[in-house]
Amino acid sequence: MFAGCTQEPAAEGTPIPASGREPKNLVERLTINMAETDSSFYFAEPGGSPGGPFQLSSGKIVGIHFINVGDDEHEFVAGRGVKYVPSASGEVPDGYNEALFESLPADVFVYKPQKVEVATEGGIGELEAEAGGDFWVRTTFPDSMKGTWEMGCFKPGHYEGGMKATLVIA
Ligand SMILES: [Cu+2]
Repeated sequence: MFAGCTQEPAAEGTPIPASGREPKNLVERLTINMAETDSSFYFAEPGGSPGGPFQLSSGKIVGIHFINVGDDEHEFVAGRGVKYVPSASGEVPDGYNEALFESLPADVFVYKPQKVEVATEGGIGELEAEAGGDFWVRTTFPDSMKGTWEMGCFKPGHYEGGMKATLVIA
């Protein structure tokens, strides 16, 4: 289950890009930028295409480093089957019917806490970062979770504006 936010001293050895700090014991890493353009919102690996697909291995300690390189606030939610809820402007997307982290232990590492908000309902829930904020999610996906998942940002208009990506657990 949710293990809470953890502050760790800076990693020793080779400097790491971005904040220069990362969770310990990672075997595999993925960096994902969250941002917007004048007409769209997106997740993308640095230098990569918006929307992925992003791939991570099962059975290894993996770390996903989310960096909000945009100006808007963005969030990370992962799952399958987009859930739609009624709103004043009709049905709008709001999370997933099957949440990836609902029953999966994961640690969230935040090195600049004032820019990040962590919801702890239903596993790690949604993770929000303001402009310039970044956070890491560290977990190990079991083989039973292999397959195609999706990540999305459900800030108003963002998912509809393209802020979703395919996450493949291989
Ligand atoms: Cu967003």
